[in-house]
Amino acid sequence: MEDCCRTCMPCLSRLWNWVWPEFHYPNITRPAEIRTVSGDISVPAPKKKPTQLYAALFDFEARSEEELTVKEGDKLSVIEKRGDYVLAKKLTGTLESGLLPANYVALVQDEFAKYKWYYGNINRQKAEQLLLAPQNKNGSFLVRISESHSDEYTISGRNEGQVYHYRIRRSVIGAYFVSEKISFATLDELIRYYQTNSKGLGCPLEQPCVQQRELFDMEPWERPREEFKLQRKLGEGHFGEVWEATWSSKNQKVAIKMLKQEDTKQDEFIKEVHALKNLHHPKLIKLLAMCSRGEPVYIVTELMSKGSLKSYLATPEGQILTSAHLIYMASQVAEGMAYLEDRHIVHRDLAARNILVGEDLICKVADFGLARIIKDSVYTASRSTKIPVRWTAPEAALYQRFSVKSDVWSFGVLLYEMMSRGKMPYDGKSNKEVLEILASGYRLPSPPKCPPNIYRIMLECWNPEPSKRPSFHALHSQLDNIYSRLYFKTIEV
Ligand code: ACK
Repeated sequence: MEDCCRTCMPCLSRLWNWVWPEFHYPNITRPAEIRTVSGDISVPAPKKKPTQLYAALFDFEARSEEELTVKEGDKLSVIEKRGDYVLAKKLTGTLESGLLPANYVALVQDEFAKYKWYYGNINRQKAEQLLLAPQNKNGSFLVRISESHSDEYTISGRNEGQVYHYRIRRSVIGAYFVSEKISFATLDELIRYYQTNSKGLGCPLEQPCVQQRELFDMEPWERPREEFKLQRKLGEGHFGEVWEATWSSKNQKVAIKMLKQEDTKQDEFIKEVHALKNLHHPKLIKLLAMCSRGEPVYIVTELMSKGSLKSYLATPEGQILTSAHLIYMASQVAEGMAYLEDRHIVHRDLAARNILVGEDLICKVADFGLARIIKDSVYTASRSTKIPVRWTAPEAALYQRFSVKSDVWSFGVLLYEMMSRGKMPYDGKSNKEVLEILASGYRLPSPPKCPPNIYRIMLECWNPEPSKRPSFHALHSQLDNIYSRLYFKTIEV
Protein backbone atom coordinates (compact mmCIF):
# COMPACT_ATOMS: atom_id res chain seq x y z
CA MET A 1 0.00 0.00 0.00
CA GLU A 2 1.24 3.52 -0.77
CA ASP A 3 2.09 5.62 2.31
CA CYS A 4 -0.49 8.23 1.48
CA CYS A 5 -3.13 5.56 1.53
CA ARG A 6 -2.55 4.55 5.14
CA THR A 7 -4.77 7.41 6.19
CA CYS A 8 -6.95 7.76 3.15
CA MET A 9 -10.43 6.53 4.10
CA PRO A 10 -11.58 5.15 0.73
CA CYS A 11 -8.35 3.19 0.40
CA LEU A 12 -8.54 1.90 3.95
CA SER A 13 -12.07 0.80 3.46
CA ARG A 14 -11.12 -0.97 0.25
CA LEU A 15 -8.28 -2.65 2.10
CA TRP A 16 -10.60 -3.74 4.91
CA ASN A 17 -12.84 -5.37 2.37
CA TRP A 18 -9.91 -7.25 1.03
CA VAL A 19 -8.57 -8.28 4.43
CA TRP A 20 -11.91 -9.16 5.91
CA PRO A 21 -14.48 -9.46 3.23
CA GLU A 22 -17.38 -9.45 5.65
CA PHE A 23 -16.38 -6.00 6.97
CA HIS A 24 -19.76 -4.62 6.06
CA TYR A 25 -21.70 -7.26 7.93
CA PRO A 26 -23.63 -5.18 10.39
CA ASN A 27 -24.00 -7.81 13.09
CA ILE A 28 -20.83 -9.81 12.89
CA THR A 29 -17.68 -8.90 14.80
CA ARG A 30 -14.34 -8.97 13.13
CA PRO A 31 -12.06 -11.82 14.17
CA ALA A 32 -9.52 -10.98 16.86
CA GLU A 33 -6.46 -11.65 14.73
CA ILE A 34 -7.00 -8.59 12.57
CA ARG A 35 -7.67 -6.11 15.36
CA THR A 36 -4.19 -4.92 16.32
CA VAL A 37 -2.99 -2.62 19.04
CA SER A 38 -0.69 -0.53 16.85
CA GLY A 39 -3.37 0.22 14.32
CA ASP A 40 -1.48 -1.65 11.59
CA ILE A 41 -3.46 -4.23 9.83
CA SER A 42 -2.16 -7.76 9.97
CA VAL A 43 -3.50 -10.03 7.32
CA PRO A 44 -4.78 -13.43 8.43
CA ALA A 45 -3.20 -16.25 6.45
CA PRO A 46 -5.57 -17.03 3.59
CA LYS A 47 -7.21 -20.40 4.06
CA LYS A 48 -6.90 -22.68 1.10
CA LYS A 49 -10.36 -22.93 -0.43
CA PRO A 50 -11.30 -26.61 -0.80
CA THR A 51 -12.13 -27.45 -4.39
CA GLN A 52 -15.83 -28.07 -4.82
CA LEU A 53 -16.38 -31.27 -6.66
CA TYR A 54 -18.91 -31.21 -9.49
CA ALA A 55 -20.02 -34.00 -11.80
CA ALA A 56 -21.48 -33.96 -15.31
CA LEU A 57 -25.11 -35.12 -15.22
CA PHE A 58 -25.30 -35.92 -18.94
CA ASP A 59 -23.03 -36.34 -21.95
CA PHE A 60 -22.36 -33.01 -23.64
CA GLU A 61 -20.67 -32.52 -26.97
CA ALA A 62 -18.90 -29.20 -27.52
CA ARG A 63 -20.39 -27.15 -30.39
CA SER A 64 -17.61 -24.60 -30.51
CA GLU A 65 -14.02 -24.26 -29.37
CA GLU A 66 -15.21 -22.47 -26.24
CA GLU A 67 -17.25 -25.44 -25.05
CA LEU A 68 -16.14 -28.59 -23.27
CA THR A 69 -17.07 -32.14 -24.24
CA VAL A 70 -17.91 -34.26 -21.19
CA LYS A 71 -19.30 -37.70 -20.45
CA GLU A 72 -21.94 -38.31 -17.82
CA GLY A 73 -20.23 -38.73 -14.45
CA ASP A 74 -17.02 -36.84 -15.40
CA LYS A 75 -15.63 -35.11 -12.33
CA LEU A 76 -15.24 -31.35 -12.77
CA SER A 77 -14.26 -28.25 -10.94
CA VAL A 78 -16.29 -25.17 -11.74
CA ILE A 79 -14.17 -22.09 -12.22
CA GLU A 80 -17.01 -19.61 -12.60
CA LYS A 81 -20.64 -19.29 -13.56
CA ARG A 82 -21.36 -17.34 -16.76
CA GLY A 83 -25.04 -16.72 -17.25
CA ASP A 84 -26.62 -20.07 -18.02
CA TYR A 85 -23.19 -21.64 -18.49
CA VAL A 86 -20.32 -22.61 -16.22
CA LEU A 87 -16.65 -22.50 -17.03
CA ALA A 88 -15.57 -25.96 -15.92
CA LYS A 89 -12.34 -27.90 -15.84
CA LYS A 90 -12.08 -31.67 -16.12
CA LEU A 91 -10.38 -33.17 -13.11
CA THR A 92 -9.34 -36.34 -14.85
CA GLY A 93 -7.66 -37.24 -18.14
CA THR A 94 -6.90 -34.24 -20.30
CA LEU A 95 -7.68 -31.57 -17.67
CA GLU A 96 -9.25 -29.43 -20.41
CA SER A 97 -11.53 -26.55 -19.54
CA GLY A 98 -14.45 -24.91 -21.33
CA LEU A 99 -18.09 -23.89 -21.11
CA LEU A 100 -20.95 -26.22 -20.21
CA PRO A 101 -24.66 -25.50 -19.78
CA ALA A 102 -25.08 -24.94 -16.03
CA ASN A 103 -27.84 -27.52 -15.73
CA TYR A 104 -25.51 -30.23 -17.05
CA VAL A 105 -23.41 -30.10 -13.91
CA ALA A 106 -24.24 -30.62 -10.26
CA LEU A 107 -22.24 -30.10 -7.15
CA VAL A 108 -21.59 -33.54 -5.77
CA GLN A 109 -23.81 -33.89 -2.70
CA ASP A 110 -25.06 -30.33 -2.98
CA GLU A 111 -28.19 -30.56 -0.94
CA PHE A 112 -29.22 -26.96 -1.63
CA ALA A 113 -29.00 -26.95 -5.40
CA LYS A 114 -32.80 -27.10 -5.65
CA TYR A 115 -33.34 -23.65 -4.13
CA LYS A 116 -33.60 -20.72 -6.52
CA TRP A 117 -31.74 -18.49 -4.07
CA TYR A 118 -28.77 -20.85 -3.84
CA TYR A 119 -25.81 -19.82 -5.98
CA GLY A 120 -23.18 -22.16 -4.51
CA ASN A 121 -19.59 -21.27 -5.02
CA ILE A 122 -19.63 -17.68 -6.27
CA ASN A 123 -17.54 -14.95 -4.68
CA ARG A 124 -18.61 -11.70 -3.11
CA GLN A 125 -17.78 -9.63 -6.18
CA LYS A 126 -19.84 -11.87 -8.46
CA ALA A 127 -22.75 -11.79 -6.00
CA GLU A 128 -22.69 -7.98 -6.05
CA GLN A 129 -22.51 -7.90 -9.83
CA LEU A 130 -25.53 -10.21 -10.12
CA LEU A 131 -27.62 -8.42 -7.49
CA LEU A 132 -26.90 -4.94 -8.84
CA ALA A 133 -27.92 -5.95 -12.38
CA PRO A 134 -31.03 -4.07 -13.61
CA GLN A 135 -33.31 -7.12 -13.47
CA ASN A 136 -32.85 -7.29 -9.70
CA LYS A 137 -34.27 -4.87 -7.16
CA ASN A 138 -34.28 -4.11 -3.45
CA GLY A 139 -35.10 -7.33 -1.62
CA SER A 140 -33.33 -9.56 -4.16
CA PHE A 141 -31.00 -11.98 -2.43
CA LEU A 142 -28.91 -15.08 -2.85
CA VAL A 143 -27.04 -17.53 -0.68
CA ARG A 144 -23.48 -18.55 -1.51
CA ILE A 145 -20.74 -20.62 0.03
CA SER A 146 -18.64 -18.49 2.32
CA GLU A 147 -15.32 -17.53 0.81
CA SER A 148 -13.47 -17.92 4.08
CA HIS A 149 -15.22 -20.96 5.60
CA SER A 150 -16.31 -23.59 3.12
CA ASP A 151 -18.82 -25.23 5.47
CA GLU A 152 -20.54 -21.91 6.09
CA TYR A 153 -22.69 -19.72 3.89
CA THR A 154 -23.27 -16.08 3.19
CA ILE A 155 -26.52 -14.29 2.43
CA SER A 156 -26.00 -11.45 -0.04
CA GLY A 157 -28.99 -9.11 -0.21
CA ARG A 158 -29.73 -5.91 -2.07
CA ASN A 159 -31.23 -3.01 -0.17
CA GLU A 160 -31.41 0.65 -1.19
CA GLY A 161 -29.14 0.09 -4.13
CA GLN A 162 -26.37 -1.57 -2.10
CA VAL A 163 -25.43 -5.15 -1.44
CA TYR A 164 -25.01 -6.38 2.13
CA HIS A 165 -23.45 -9.66 3.14
CA TYR A 166 -24.35 -11.68 6.23
CA ARG A 167 -22.41 -14.70 7.26
CA ILE A 168 -24.39 -17.78 8.23
CA ARG A 169 -22.37 -19.62 10.82
CA ARG A 170 -22.58 -23.18 12.09
CA SER A 171 -22.79 -24.19 15.73
CA VAL A 172 -20.85 -27.16 17.08
CA ILE A 173 -23.87 -29.35 16.52
CA GLY A 174 -24.25 -28.10 12.92
CA ALA A 175 -27.15 -25.66 13.43
CA TYR A 176 -27.23 -22.58 11.17
CA PHE A 177 -27.35 -19.06 12.59
CA VAL A 178 -26.72 -15.45 11.68
CA SER A 179 -27.31 -14.15 15.17
CA GLU A 180 -26.46 -16.36 18.14
CA LYS A 181 -29.90 -15.55 19.53
CA ILE A 182 -31.66 -17.82 17.09
CA SER A 183 -30.46 -20.88 15.20
CA PHE A 184 -32.05 -23.31 12.78
CA ALA A 185 -31.72 -26.98 11.91
CA THR A 186 -31.54 -26.30 8.17
CA LEU A 187 -30.41 -23.51 5.87
CA ASP A 188 -33.84 -23.48 4.26
CA GLU A 189 -35.52 -22.84 7.63
CA LEU A 190 -33.13 -19.99 8.35
CA ILE A 191 -33.89 -18.32 5.01
CA ARG A 192 -37.63 -18.75 5.46
CA TYR A 193 -37.39 -17.18 8.91
CA TYR A 194 -35.55 -14.09 7.65
CA GLN A 195 -37.88 -13.79 4.68
CA THR A 196 -40.69 -13.04 7.12
CA ASN A 197 -38.56 -11.33 9.82
CA SER A 198 -36.45 -8.95 7.78
CA LYS A 199 -35.83 -6.70 10.82
CA GLY A 200 -33.76 -9.46 12.40
CA LEU A 201 -31.33 -9.14 9.51
CA GLY A 202 -31.63 -5.49 8.55
CA CYS A 203 -32.16 -6.33 4.91
CA PRO A 204 -35.36 -7.63 3.30
CA LEU A 205 -35.17 -11.04 1.59
CA GLU A 206 -38.03 -10.78 -0.88
CA GLN A 207 -37.13 -12.58 -4.08
CA PRO A 208 -34.27 -14.81 -5.19
CA CYS A 209 -31.68 -13.08 -7.37
CA VAL A 210 -32.46 -13.35 -11.08
CA GLN A 211 -29.63 -14.46 -13.34
CA GLN A 212 -28.22 -12.19 -15.96
CA ARG A 213 -28.41 -13.37 -19.50
CA GLU A 214 -25.18 -13.28 -21.42
CA LEU A 215 -25.21 -10.05 -23.37
CA PHE A 216 -22.89 -10.98 -26.14
CA ASP A 217 -23.78 -14.51 -27.02
CA MET A 218 -26.33 -13.74 -29.72
CA GLU A 219 -23.74 -13.19 -32.43
CA PRO A 220 -22.18 -16.65 -32.70
CA TRP A 221 -25.66 -18.11 -33.15
CA GLU A 222 -26.38 -15.96 -36.12
CA ARG A 223 -24.56 -17.63 -39.01
CA PRO A 224 -24.27 -16.78 -42.69
CA ARG A 225 -26.60 -19.09 -44.61
CA GLU A 226 -23.77 -20.01 -47.00
CA GLU A 227 -22.39 -22.16 -44.18
CA PHE A 228 -25.26 -24.61 -44.71
CA LYS A 229 -25.55 -26.91 -47.71
CA LEU A 230 -29.08 -28.19 -48.09
CA GLN A 231 -29.11 -31.93 -48.96
CA ARG A 232 -32.62 -33.28 -48.91
CA LYS A 233 -36.04 -32.21 -47.84
CA LEU A 234 -37.16 -34.16 -44.79
CA GLY A 235 -40.71 -32.98 -44.93
CA GLU A 236 -43.16 -30.23 -44.34
CA GLY A 237 -43.72 -29.13 -40.75
CA HIS A 238 -46.42 -26.93 -39.25
CA PHE A 239 -44.31 -23.82 -39.85
CA GLY A 240 -42.59 -24.65 -43.12
CA GLU A 241 -40.14 -27.03 -44.74
CA VAL A 242 -37.55 -29.05 -42.87
CA TRP A 243 -34.28 -29.96 -44.60
CA GLU A 244 -31.34 -32.15 -43.85
CA ALA A 245 -28.17 -30.10 -44.39
CA THR A 246 -24.43 -30.11 -43.81
CA TRP A 247 -22.90 -27.38 -41.72
CA SER A 248 -19.72 -26.99 -43.71
CA SER A 249 -17.58 -25.16 -41.16
CA LYS A 250 -18.28 -27.87 -38.59
CA ASN A 251 -18.59 -30.80 -40.95
CA GLN A 252 -21.76 -31.76 -39.15
CA LYS A 253 -25.15 -32.93 -40.38
CA VAL A 254 -27.99 -30.78 -39.11
CA ALA A 255 -31.71 -30.23 -39.60
CA ILE A 256 -32.92 -26.84 -40.83
CA LYS A 257 -36.39 -25.57 -40.20
CA MET A 258 -37.34 -22.80 -42.58
CA LEU A 259 -39.75 -20.16 -41.39
CA LYS A 260 -41.33 -17.56 -43.55
CA GLN A 261 -40.47 -14.14 -42.19
CA GLU A 262 -44.02 -12.98 -42.75
CA ASP A 263 -45.11 -15.64 -40.22
CA THR A 264 -42.75 -14.54 -37.46
CA LYS A 265 -43.27 -11.75 -34.97
CA GLN A 266 -40.12 -9.83 -35.88
CA ASP A 267 -39.85 -7.83 -32.68
CA GLU A 268 -40.24 -10.93 -30.54
CA PHE A 269 -38.29 -13.24 -32.76
CA ILE A 270 -34.68 -12.48 -31.83
CA LYS A 271 -35.54 -12.21 -28.14
CA GLU A 272 -37.35 -15.52 -28.10
CA VAL A 273 -34.79 -17.50 -30.07
CA HIS A 274 -32.21 -16.01 -27.77
CA ALA A 275 -34.13 -17.47 -24.82
CA LEU A 276 -34.74 -20.81 -26.55
CA LYS A 277 -31.10 -21.37 -27.30
CA ASN A 278 -30.37 -21.19 -23.60
CA LEU A 279 -32.58 -24.21 -22.97
CA HIS A 280 -30.36 -27.24 -22.69
CA HIS A 281 -31.59 -30.64 -21.77
CA PRO A 282 -30.74 -34.04 -23.23
CA LYS A 283 -34.44 -34.63 -23.90
CA LEU A 284 -34.93 -31.39 -25.83
CA ILE A 285 -33.79 -30.90 -29.41
CA LYS A 286 -30.66 -28.77 -29.38
CA LEU A 287 -30.86 -25.43 -31.14
CA LEU A 288 -27.50 -24.96 -32.86
CA ALA A 289 -27.66 -21.78 -34.92
CA MET A 290 -29.91 -19.53 -36.89
CA CYS A 291 -29.94 -17.35 -39.97
CA SER A 292 -32.46 -14.59 -39.32
CA ARG A 293 -31.21 -12.12 -41.93
CA GLY A 294 -33.00 -12.58 -45.21
CA GLU A 295 -35.63 -15.09 -46.28
CA PRO A 296 -36.45 -17.72 -45.23
CA VAL A 297 -35.36 -17.70 -41.59
CA TYR A 298 -33.34 -20.82 -40.80
CA ILE A 299 -33.53 -22.47 -37.41
CA VAL A 300 -30.72 -24.99 -37.26
CA THR A 301 -31.07 -27.94 -34.90
CA GLU A 302 -29.48 -31.31 -34.27
CA LEU A 303 -30.51 -34.02 -36.74
CA MET A 304 -32.34 -37.07 -35.38
CA SER A 305 -31.73 -40.21 -37.40
CA LYS A 306 -35.22 -41.71 -37.22
CA GLY A 307 -37.28 -38.60 -37.78
CA SER A 308 -40.53 -37.89 -35.99
CA LEU A 309 -42.12 -40.35 -33.58
CA LYS A 310 -45.29 -40.14 -35.67
CA SER A 311 -43.57 -41.52 -38.77
CA TYR A 312 -41.36 -43.88 -36.76
CA LEU A 313 -44.40 -45.55 -35.19
CA ALA A 314 -45.67 -46.28 -38.69
CA THR A 315 -42.47 -48.10 -39.75
CA PRO A 316 -42.18 -51.90 -39.36
CA GLU A 317 -39.72 -51.28 -36.50
CA GLY A 318 -42.20 -48.94 -34.81
CA GLN A 319 -45.06 -51.40 -35.16
CA ILE A 320 -43.31 -54.13 -33.17
CA LEU A 321 -42.29 -51.99 -30.21
CA THR A 322 -43.43 -53.52 -26.91
CA SER A 323 -45.25 -51.61 -24.17
CA ALA A 324 -41.96 -51.45 -22.25
CA HIS A 325 -40.22 -49.76 -25.21
CA LEU A 326 -43.06 -47.28 -25.58
CA ILE A 327 -43.17 -46.47 -21.87
CA TYR A 328 -39.40 -45.92 -21.93
CA MET A 329 -39.88 -43.42 -24.76
CA ALA A 330 -42.83 -41.70 -23.09
CA SER A 331 -40.83 -41.32 -19.90
CA GLN A 332 -38.13 -39.45 -21.82
CA VAL A 333 -40.71 -37.06 -23.25
CA ALA A 334 -42.10 -36.42 -19.75
CA GLU A 335 -38.54 -35.72 -18.57
CA GLY A 336 -37.96 -33.11 -21.27
CA MET A 337 -41.35 -31.55 -20.57
CA ALA A 338 -40.59 -31.41 -16.83
CA TYR A 339 -37.57 -29.27 -17.67
CA LEU A 340 -39.83 -26.87 -19.60
CA GLU A 341 -42.42 -27.00 -16.81
CA ASP A 342 -39.77 -25.77 -14.33
CA ARG A 343 -39.15 -22.82 -16.60
CA HIS A 344 -42.86 -22.14 -17.22
CA ILE A 345 -42.43 -22.70 -20.94
CA VAL A 346 -45.60 -23.90 -22.63
CA HIS A 347 -45.15 -26.03 -25.73
CA ARG A 348 -48.68 -25.71 -27.20
CA ASP A 349 -48.14 -28.42 -29.77
CA LEU A 350 -47.01 -31.55 -27.96
CA ALA A 351 -47.80 -34.52 -30.22
CA ALA A 352 -45.98 -37.49 -31.77
CA ARG A 353 -45.17 -35.36 -34.86
CA ASN A 354 -43.09 -33.06 -32.63
CA ILE A 355 -41.12 -35.77 -30.86
CA LEU A 356 -37.97 -36.82 -32.69
CA VAL A 357 -36.36 -40.23 -32.42
CA GLY A 358 -32.68 -41.11 -32.60
CA GLU A 359 -30.65 -44.29 -32.17
CA ASP A 360 -31.47 -46.61 -29.25
CA LEU A 361 -34.98 -45.20 -28.93
CA ILE A 362 -33.72 -41.84 -27.71
CA CYS A 363 -36.60 -39.35 -27.81
CA LYS A 364 -36.39 -35.57 -27.74
CA VAL A 365 -39.03 -32.87 -27.68
CA ALA A 366 -38.89 -30.52 -30.67
CA ASP A 367 -40.47 -27.17 -31.47
CA PHE A 368 -40.82 -26.11 -27.85
CA GLY A 369 -41.38 -22.41 -27.48
CA LEU A 370 -41.85 -22.00 -31.20
CA ALA A 371 -45.44 -21.06 -30.61
CA ARG A 372 -44.32 -17.81 -29.03
CA ILE A 373 -42.38 -16.58 -32.03
CA ILE A 374 -45.08 -17.34 -34.52
CA LYS A 375 -47.87 -14.88 -35.17
CA ASP A 376 -51.03 -15.96 -33.35
CA SER A 377 -52.90 -15.77 -36.63
CA VAL A 378 -50.83 -18.66 -37.97
CA TYR A 379 -52.24 -20.76 -35.18
CA THR A 380 -55.75 -19.42 -35.20
CA ALA A 381 -57.86 -17.45 -37.67
CA SER A 382 -56.08 -17.65 -41.00
CA ARG A 383 -55.01 -21.27 -40.66
CA SER A 384 -57.72 -22.56 -38.40
CA THR A 385 -57.54 -26.04 -39.93
CA LYS A 386 -54.04 -26.31 -38.56
CA ILE A 387 -55.00 -25.89 -34.90
CA PRO A 388 -54.13 -29.24 -33.38
CA VAL A 389 -57.57 -29.55 -31.76
CA ARG A 390 -57.27 -33.29 -31.13
CA TRP A 391 -54.20 -32.69 -28.98
CA THR A 392 -55.35 -29.47 -27.38
CA ALA A 393 -57.01 -29.22 -23.97
CA PRO A 394 -60.58 -27.90 -24.21
CA GLU A 395 -59.81 -24.71 -22.24
CA ALA A 396 -56.95 -23.95 -24.67
CA ALA A 397 -58.85 -24.86 -27.85
CA LEU A 398 -61.92 -22.85 -26.84
CA TYR A 399 -60.51 -19.95 -24.81
CA GLN A 400 -56.76 -19.94 -25.69
CA ARG A 401 -55.93 -20.79 -22.07
CA PHE A 402 -52.63 -22.46 -22.87
CA SER A 403 -50.60 -23.53 -19.86
CA VAL A 404 -48.27 -26.26 -18.68
CA LYS A 405 -51.46 -28.12 -17.74
CA SER A 406 -52.82 -27.88 -21.28
CA ASP A 407 -49.50 -29.44 -22.36
CA VAL A 408 -50.22 -32.25 -19.86
CA TRP A 409 -53.52 -32.89 -21.66
CA SER A 410 -51.61 -33.11 -24.95
CA PHE A 411 -49.17 -35.51 -23.33
CA GLY A 412 -52.14 -37.81 -22.58
CA VAL A 413 -53.07 -37.76 -26.27
CA LEU A 414 -49.42 -38.41 -27.19
CA LEU A 415 -49.50 -41.46 -24.87
CA TYR A 416 -52.58 -42.61 -26.76
CA GLU A 417 -50.77 -42.21 -30.09
CA MET A 418 -47.85 -44.21 -28.75
CA MET A 419 -49.78 -47.05 -27.14
CA SER A 420 -51.95 -47.42 -30.25
CA ARG A 421 -48.78 -47.40 -32.40
CA GLY A 422 -49.66 -44.27 -34.30
CA LYS A 423 -53.45 -44.27 -34.51
CA MET A 424 -55.10 -40.91 -35.21
CA PRO A 425 -56.93 -39.77 -32.06
CA TYR A 426 -60.73 -39.51 -32.46
CA ASP A 427 -60.41 -41.03 -35.92
CA GLY A 428 -63.38 -40.30 -38.16
CA LYS A 429 -64.58 -37.33 -36.10
CA SER A 430 -64.34 -33.67 -37.08
CA ASN A 431 -62.66 -31.11 -34.82
CA LYS A 432 -66.05 -29.70 -33.92
CA GLU A 433 -67.36 -33.13 -32.95
CA VAL A 434 -64.23 -33.76 -30.87
CA LEU A 435 -64.84 -30.61 -28.83
CA GLU A 436 -68.50 -31.52 -28.36
CA ILE A 437 -67.93 -35.08 -27.17
CA LEU A 438 -65.14 -33.96 -24.82
CA ALA A 439 -67.50 -31.40 -23.26
CA SER A 440 -70.02 -34.16 -22.61
CA GLY A 441 -67.36 -36.17 -20.74
CA TYR A 442 -66.29 -38.61 -23.47
CA ARG A 443 -62.62 -39.69 -23.45
CA LEU A 444 -60.56 -41.72 -25.92
CA PRO A 445 -60.85 -45.45 -25.19
CA SER A 446 -57.91 -47.53 -24.02
CA PRO A 447 -55.88 -48.72 -27.03
CA PRO A 448 -55.80 -52.52 -27.38
CA LYS A 449 -53.08 -54.14 -25.23
CA CYS A 450 -52.43 -50.87 -23.38
CA PRO A 451 -51.46 -51.66 -19.76
CA PRO A 452 -54.28 -50.45 -17.45
CA ASN A 453 -51.91 -48.28 -15.37
CA ILE A 454 -50.88 -46.39 -18.52
CA TYR A 455 -54.50 -45.81 -19.51
CA ARG A 456 -55.15 -44.53 -15.98
CA ILE A 457 -52.37 -41.97 -16.53
CA MET A 458 -54.00 -40.85 -19.80
CA LEU A 459 -57.31 -40.32 -17.98
CA GLU A 460 -55.53 -38.26 -15.29
CA CYS A 461 -54.04 -36.05 -18.03
CA TRP A 462 -57.55 -35.51 -19.41
CA ASN A 463 -59.05 -34.27 -16.16
CA PRO A 464 -61.43 -31.43 -17.14
CA GLU A 465 -59.99 -29.35 -14.29
CA PRO A 466 -56.45 -28.29 -15.36
CA SER A 467 -55.12 -27.99 -11.80
CA LYS A 468 -56.07 -31.63 -11.12
CA ARG A 469 -53.88 -32.93 -13.93
CA PRO A 470 -50.51 -34.34 -12.86
CA SER A 471 -47.25 -32.42 -13.25
CA PHE A 472 -44.66 -33.53 -15.79
CA HIS A 473 -42.33 -34.35 -12.92
CA ALA A 474 -44.95 -36.72 -11.48
CA LEU A 475 -45.58 -38.23 -14.93
CA HIS A 476 -41.89 -38.79 -15.45
CA SER A 477 -41.42 -40.56 -12.15
CA GLN A 478 -44.60 -42.68 -12.61
CA LEU A 479 -43.56 -43.78 -16.10
CA ASP A 480 -40.02 -44.42 -15.00
CA ASN A 481 -41.25 -46.65 -12.16
CA ILE A 482 -43.59 -48.57 -14.44
CA TYR A 483 -40.79 -49.03 -16.96
CA SER A 484 -38.36 -50.27 -14.27
CA ARG A 485 -40.91 -52.79 -13.00
CA LEU A 486 -41.59 -54.07 -16.53
CA TYR A 487 -37.89 -54.21 -17.32
CA PHE A 488 -36.99 -56.29 -14.27
CA LYS A 489 -39.99 -58.57 -14.84
CA THR A 490 -38.73 -59.21 -18.39
CA ILE A 491 -35.23 -59.95 -17.10
CA GLU A 492 -36.60 -62.37 -14.46
CA VAL A 493 -38.59 -64.20 -17.12
O1 ACK B 1 -41.55 -37.58 -39.80
P1 ACK B 1 -40.32 -37.08 -40.42
O2 ACK B 1 -39.42 -37.95 -41.13
O3 ACK B 1 -39.51 -36.28 -39.29
O4 ACK B 1 -40.70 -35.81 -41.23
C1 ACK B 1 -40.81 -34.70 -40.44
C2 ACK B 1 -40.37 -33.47 -41.21
O5 ACK B 1 -39.05 -33.19 -40.84
C3 ACK B 1 -41.23 -32.24 -40.93
O6 ACK B 1 -41.27 -31.99 -39.58
C4 ACK B 1 -38.56 -34.20 -39.99
N1 ACK B 1 -37.73 -33.54 -38.99
C5 ACK B 1 -37.99 -32.39 -38.35
N2 ACK B 1 -36.98 -32.06 -37.55
C6 ACK B 1 -36.04 -33.03 -37.68
C7 ACK B 1 -34.76 -33.27 -37.08
N3 ACK B 1 -34.25 -32.43 -36.19
N4 ACK B 1 -34.10 -34.39 -37.42
C8 ACK B 1 -34.64 -35.25 -38.32
N5 ACK B 1 -35.83 -35.08 -38.90
C9 ACK B 1 -36.53 -33.99 -38.60
C10 ACK B 1 -39.75 -34.88 -39.38
